[in-house]
Amino acid sequence: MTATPEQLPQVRLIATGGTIASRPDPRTGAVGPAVDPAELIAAVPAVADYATVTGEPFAAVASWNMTPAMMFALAQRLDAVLADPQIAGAVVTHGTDTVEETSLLVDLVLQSDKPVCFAVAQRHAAAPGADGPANLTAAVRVAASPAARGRGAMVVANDEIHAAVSVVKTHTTNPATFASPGHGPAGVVTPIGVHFAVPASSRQPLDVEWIEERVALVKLVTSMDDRLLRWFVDDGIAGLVIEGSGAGNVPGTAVPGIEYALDRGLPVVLTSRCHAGALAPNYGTPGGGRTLRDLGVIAGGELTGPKARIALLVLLGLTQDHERIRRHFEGDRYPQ
Ligand code: DAS
Repeated sequence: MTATPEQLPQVRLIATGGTIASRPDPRTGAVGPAVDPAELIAAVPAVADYATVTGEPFAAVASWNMTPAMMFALAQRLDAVLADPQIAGAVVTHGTDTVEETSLLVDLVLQSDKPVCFAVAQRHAAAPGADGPANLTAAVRVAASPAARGRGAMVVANDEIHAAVSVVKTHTTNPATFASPGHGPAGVVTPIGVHFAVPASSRQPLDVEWIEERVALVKLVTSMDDRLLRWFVDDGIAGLVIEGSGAGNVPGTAVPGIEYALDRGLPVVLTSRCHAGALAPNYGTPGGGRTLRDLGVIAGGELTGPKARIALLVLLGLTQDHERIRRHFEGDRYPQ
């Protein structure tokens, strides 16, 4: 017996732009967001078997133009939408470039335990083999699934479900671009269902009323000195994330800049350029991870540099207490 539309779960689609909502401008050929939420939904008639989907616009931007303020406003809108008892879950259409940042920010602050599934595409709506319709259908199915409750924000692409905390974009153009290095997908979407490989972990959303946008991320490479770090500090940043190498090490020549930031009371979070694995700040020597941690640098666990920046700017909206910030990054929220 098939469910009537009244019996189906209701899913809200919030559109932000990205390739999934893009097509080429007929005059210039340049690709940009041009597809409204109603068109996105109309392009996937198969979702009507799984959910009743309604849509609303939030933004129409390429995702490299998303800002933390927009991400936070999106999270607040999601909580308002999900407070409706009729709504089972939400889908956010978004660009692939920065969905790993937006989904993490939403995951950190979303108070609702209903699922938020980010749907993306690498090929625009008019391209041969456009992946948007399949990804959107899968995202709706996950958002409508009771099994997705309590899992926060996820990215659904290529029939895989990735947790916001671990998902990264790995390829510039291939539709199979999303991965969770060191973990694999949290689940899959198959013709017969939505299956999670791991149980939902207990979420502890952060109850923040604002976020601190003045957080910089600096990638440190061999022989780099401290000038860029000092410039950021003098420019008035409120927090600093550094991306070093290996288990969490930076060139010794940059360390005076890190001390400069710490001496001025800034939290400094260390991440690695490696694609998988948590930090292991063991090494002495100038710039070694142990040396940095002894100075007061916080180890960023498995978070990539862009993700650690998002986490730090959210945390700074909650507290200035460096020990609390340290507990967030070095506690059991992220693998260490
Ligand atoms: N890279 C494009 C995308 O895949 C554009 C964007 O990120 O907005 O969606």
